[in-house]
Amino acid sequence: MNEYDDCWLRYDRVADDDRRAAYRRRCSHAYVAEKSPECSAVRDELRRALPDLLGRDPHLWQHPPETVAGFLAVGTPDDMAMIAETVDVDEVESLADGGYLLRSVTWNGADCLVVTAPTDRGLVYGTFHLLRLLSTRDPIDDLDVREEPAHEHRLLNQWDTPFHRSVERGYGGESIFDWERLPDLRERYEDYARLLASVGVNGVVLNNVNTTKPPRGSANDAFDAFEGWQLLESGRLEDLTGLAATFRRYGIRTYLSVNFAAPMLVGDLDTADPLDEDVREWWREKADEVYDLLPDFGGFLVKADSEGQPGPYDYDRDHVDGANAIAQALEPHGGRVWWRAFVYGTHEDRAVQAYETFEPLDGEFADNVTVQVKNGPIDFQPREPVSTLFGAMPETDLGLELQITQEYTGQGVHATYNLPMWKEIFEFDTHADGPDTPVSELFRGSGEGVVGVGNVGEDYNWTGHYLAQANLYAFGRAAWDPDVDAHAVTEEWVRQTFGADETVVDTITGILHDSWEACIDYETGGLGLMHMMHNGEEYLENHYYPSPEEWPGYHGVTEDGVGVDRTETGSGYAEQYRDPVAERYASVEDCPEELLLFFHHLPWDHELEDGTTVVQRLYDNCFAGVEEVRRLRARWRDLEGRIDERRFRHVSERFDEQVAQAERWRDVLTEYFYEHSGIPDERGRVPAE
Ligand code: GCV
Repeated sequence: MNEYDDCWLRYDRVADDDRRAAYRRRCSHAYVAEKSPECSAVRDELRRALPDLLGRDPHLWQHPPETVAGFLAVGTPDDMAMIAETVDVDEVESLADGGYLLRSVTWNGADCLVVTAPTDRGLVYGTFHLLRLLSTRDPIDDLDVREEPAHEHRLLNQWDTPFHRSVERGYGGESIFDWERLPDLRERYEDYARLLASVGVNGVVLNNVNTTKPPRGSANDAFDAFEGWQLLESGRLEDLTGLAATFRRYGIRTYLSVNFAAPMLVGDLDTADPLDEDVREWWREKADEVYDLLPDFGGFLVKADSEGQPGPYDYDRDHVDGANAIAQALEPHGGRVWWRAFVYGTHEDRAVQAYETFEPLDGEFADNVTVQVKNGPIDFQPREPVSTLFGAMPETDLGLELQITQEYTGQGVHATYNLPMWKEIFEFDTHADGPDTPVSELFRGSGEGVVGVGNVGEDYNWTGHYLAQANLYAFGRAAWDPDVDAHAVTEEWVRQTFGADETVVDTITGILHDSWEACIDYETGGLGLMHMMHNGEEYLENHYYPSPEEWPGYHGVTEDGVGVDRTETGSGYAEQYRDPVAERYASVEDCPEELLLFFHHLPWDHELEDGTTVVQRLYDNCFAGVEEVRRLRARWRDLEGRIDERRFRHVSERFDEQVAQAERWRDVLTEYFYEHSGIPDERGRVPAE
């Protein structure tokens, strides 16, 4: 990677003399256990990072050095006496997989640093943590860090479509995976693995969950070849071995999205019925073949009976039958099925369907099935209430699916930072197990975890928008520790990515944190309306421009009011929550204002708590969102001369476009509200002159 495309792994030289001297004392010499691919990745990373940070080439020893004043040691307690003698071995052994200790210690009179863990994967994470501390210029003379991941699984889902390298809902260029050239490897694969491991991601699903041509529209030629291009074909699987080995060095397991009808598409069976013994045998043989080639393979991700993908319903079976048939094949190898709960289409209100479909199946899924649930009941809208399935399936392993890529929040153009949204989701009290059962406490069982739909591509800056790198970073940090302090994470990203100038750090941290609410305001009016965007007839149309008239059922705009009644008098979705959440959402008075119109259809002139009418609040929020984006742009412009020209200009241009698009959203939405309500803005802005 070069200085512009290395994201947060820049390793800029430490300018402060005292700090640099302190770092040099403990890190100019290093001893890393020599035994595994992970340890060799650690050595490589130190070779990359330390010369830049310290302004001096480190010496990597074959044994703990005896003649130097200090050194860094990386290994498990079994690997070296120096570590076993300086840390509490029982404490290390008690850490969960991925956990690690960082300790400043004295050994043989030398000032040393120890990175230790019970597993080699933990050594990778511990090393990246240490390099983060050096990059953010933290003191390291009294280090005493103990870390364990909150969630066993921290997965990236690439929606990369193999054969022609597009990325569904990707805004950072085409797929980084050059499928046709595999098994040849590219440096970018290793760089991607480094980026992911540095924030604790431990699994990557290489390909799109859509594995057959979606039903809507046929104009998109891109999908016509889907059927001929399944990664489960033997030749394709062989091509993945090198890529999987690259990820393995960084503790990352490889997964694949598979088609439920693979026994027919890849095999030559005439059915994919999950209860058919030939089908089950086909999956077993395929799993054996996969594990022969990829011994640490993570498992299969399946989108079934959803948006045209085949599934068990094709054979009058249910999701349990479907998921368990594939799971039985992976079970002997320790693999998992990640089975998506993104189903809709048979109910007038899409929100109710996932719960109605999956909750009755609680307890019936095999032990190695994880049901993967999107954060909200609709589809990654700017703000949604959390899914009713969270906490509702105590006998089932669940995964929380978040979207890192910004499908509905300005794509590669708008600066919209997701961490505040994710914190809101993690902190939401489900009352699943009485009060104080936040979402962050769920997904902690083995077999559970947090999943992010990725946002990288071939663009030199990986994510299309420089500031969108922060979303990938924040995903990993929050999946590792959902209770992490949001500002601290953002600040550490800014310091690593843009340097230590306090004005830069404060400004960019502030911009990121204020960006999400601004987007909600101009794209929805801020009261919980869904799907105000353009879709179009063809699959993969943009979801970028405003077009509320396409989705009356989703936002409920009529002449008499706005919003969707999801209480017992409407679709009943609110009743799927546990009390007191269900009661709160069902009550117009108690429902939080930001979700009011998600749960209630209200007259346009309904008065909110402060006496403002609903329609006036929608106007005000749409205008406020645009004003906020203008302020964000101004704050960014104040950084001119403080950061490099290239990134300054790139983000400035994006902000110009964002302001223009925010104005467009505001104008389309407010006109639409006016047309249906007939009530003009009391501040005279709508209708426009
Ligand atoms: C991968 C939405 C998106 C689709 C996506 C789907 C899903 O419908 O617009 O692009 O398909 O969600 O999550 O499966």
